[in-house]
Amino acid sequence: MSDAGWSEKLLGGFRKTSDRLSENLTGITGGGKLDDATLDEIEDALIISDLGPSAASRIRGRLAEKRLGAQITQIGLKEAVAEEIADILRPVAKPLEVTAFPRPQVILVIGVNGSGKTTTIAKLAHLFTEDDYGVLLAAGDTFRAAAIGQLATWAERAGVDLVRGPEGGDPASIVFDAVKQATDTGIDALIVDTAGRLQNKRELMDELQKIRRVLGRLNPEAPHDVVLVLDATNGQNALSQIDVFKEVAGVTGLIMTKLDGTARGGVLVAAAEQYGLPIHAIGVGEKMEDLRAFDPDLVARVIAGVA
Ligand SMILES: Nc1nc2c(ncn2[C@@H]2O[C@H](COP(=O)(O)OP(=O)(O)OP(=O)(O)O)[C@@H](O)[C@H]2O)c(=O)[nH]1
Ligand SMILES: [Mg+2]
Repeated sequence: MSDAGWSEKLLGGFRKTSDRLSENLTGITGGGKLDDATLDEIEDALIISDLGPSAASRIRGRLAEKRLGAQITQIGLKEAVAEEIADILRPVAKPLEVTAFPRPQVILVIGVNGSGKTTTIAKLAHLFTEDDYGVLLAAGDTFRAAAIGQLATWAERAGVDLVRGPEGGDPASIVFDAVKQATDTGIDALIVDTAGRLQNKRELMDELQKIRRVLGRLNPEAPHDVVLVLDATNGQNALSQIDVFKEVAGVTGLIMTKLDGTARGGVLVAAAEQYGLPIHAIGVGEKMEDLRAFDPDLVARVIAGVA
């Protein structure tokens, strides 16, 4: 996709956030002077635009530090806000890299129902094979009927092998088999699909811990990555998902999907500020090619309305 097409798509995923922010920043009073009252309004605008209280307060503090009392234009204000947002996002923009030694690198993919886990796995498999890594998938979602078939279809499209078991089988035993196969065949990256689970479903959360235990027994370093997939259209709910999955499953990084729709992507800034977890990539469509590196400067400019 061309750069223009790509930022246009991205604009969609942050539109609700950036429209709100734009609307509120435009309405700001103070006669162009950045005084305390204006800073209050900016902070409020940031909070209601999904960036959350913590990021909003940090941005306000930084603006006050640098520019309190200064004259500032509308566009200057947006530029300044974009710069502060980028400062929050830059440290967390970290692509998922295959570095484990010994191989394989085991990547466990988790999240609530329908967040985009299986599609994201296909995208990662595609990305890694393009880089000439050997990839194996494990069908750890034995819970939802048709989940195994869905992953099998993606595996075929991506041209990678899949380890599967019976529907209703024990995911931990499939994962066990997959690690052995990956090790025996010199695979670089083993990506494990898991069933969608709501934060409050105890049994499924226990199952996740069991998968982790089994992996750890085979290789104390595994899983090397525990990637939480978040649906951008869920807005602030993403934050409570991070809270719970971090606690139960030791999340090491995030991928946010569906940023091509009309999502409230601003929550990514809240997540970056509150948790500091790496954001590996973002999903911008349903196809295998629709995974993008997380570009903090571009995202910040899109949110602030100066892209
Ligand atoms: N527009 C858009 N749709 C996406 C994206 N990622 C996934 N989807 C769609 O979201 C729906 C759910 O995707 P899945 O990958 O099956 O989600 P899942 O988390 O594996 O779902 P469960 O296994 O049921 O928990 C599908 O219709 C996907 O095509 C994305 O980045 N953009
Ligand atoms: Mg799935």
